Amino acid sequence: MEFKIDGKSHHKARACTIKTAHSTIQTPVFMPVGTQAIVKALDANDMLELGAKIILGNTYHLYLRPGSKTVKKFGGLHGFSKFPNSFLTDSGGFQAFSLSDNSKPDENGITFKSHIDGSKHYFTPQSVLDTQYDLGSDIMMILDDLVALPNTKERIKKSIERTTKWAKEAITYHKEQQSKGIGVDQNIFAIIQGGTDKEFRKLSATQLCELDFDGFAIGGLSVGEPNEDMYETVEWTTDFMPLDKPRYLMGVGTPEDLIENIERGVDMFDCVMPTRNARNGTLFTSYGKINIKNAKYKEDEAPIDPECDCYTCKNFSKAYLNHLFRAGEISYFRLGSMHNIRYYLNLMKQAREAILADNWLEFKKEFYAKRGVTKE
Ligand code: PRF
Ligand code: ZN
Repeated sequence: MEFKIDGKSHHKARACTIKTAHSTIQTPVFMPVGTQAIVKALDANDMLELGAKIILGNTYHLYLRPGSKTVKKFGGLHGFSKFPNSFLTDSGGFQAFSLSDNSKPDENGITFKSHIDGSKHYFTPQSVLDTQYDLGSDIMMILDDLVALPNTKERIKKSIERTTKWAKEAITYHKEQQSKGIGVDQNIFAIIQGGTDKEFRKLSATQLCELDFDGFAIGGLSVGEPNEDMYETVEWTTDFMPLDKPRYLMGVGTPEDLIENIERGVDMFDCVMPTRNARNGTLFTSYGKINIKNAKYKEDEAPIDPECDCYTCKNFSKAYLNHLFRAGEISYFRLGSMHNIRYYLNLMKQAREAILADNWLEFKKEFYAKRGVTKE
């Protein structure tokens, strides 16, 4: 993977270029979530037209169904889904933790029960890489041990110890596999844990960042802690991360979260929010969120967002989308998802332009002003 910093602006905001075997990614970047090898309600062509250079897939789901060998047989995620740009795959640690009841970590891996049929499985640092080699993702995430917040000091300590142990096993295994010709075009990112405890975050970050990973993620946030704690933890943690590698904040967040964390030095984000919200009627606009099912849109001729250039906004009124939503038409899911993804991608494009023009504070001020928030 090639990485270069293209520009910097206020505080730690930066614009970078990441080049994988499948695409050139300009940051800050938002990765739409494509759990089942594509973003819900959309297909590869939609994602290309929206301008997505990278999407996120889930090892946990694809391992359980259809199975990584099936995906491999069709040429990995790219051949199977026909999305030609990059894929990042999460390792499964977080999904085993959040989707499977009674997932149980031990020193060597995580035991969990499938949310589909209750069958029992075991993930190890090596096995999740084997699955990701089959999937052929451009960026693979390591197996991490995460904990719900708030939690005890002992449990958080255990989590960072395990995550470091597994990270060392993962990087060793990955180098061995690459020397055998496996996963040579694939990159691997470690995941910093430590809850909202500064000493634990520092320890986790320094232990992991000294290993030869291609990039580093901040995990274990946006799991129930107050927003301010998340911002403070990111602010603290990025100071222990290398400048010359990508930084990824996992599972975050709202448009405001993205803006705040770009300023704190984050390059990459993913979140189900734009797609999940679209499906339940919440649409993002430059002036804040709206709920399309609201009766006030029944006769509204305007598009969702007058500033949006997506297919939905260029062609359809809020009245039409309000009708499709209320009628339970599945076309709504596609049109709503396309808009919300385009909103997120455009927001990142504007953020990048502001950084390159060294205009960050003005950009941020306008972002908040349009939402009726005054903030320094
Ligand atoms: N670890 C992994 N995936 C994740 C997270 C994490 O901590 C989060 C936390 N918000 C989202 N997705 N492996
Ligand atoms: Zn739109």
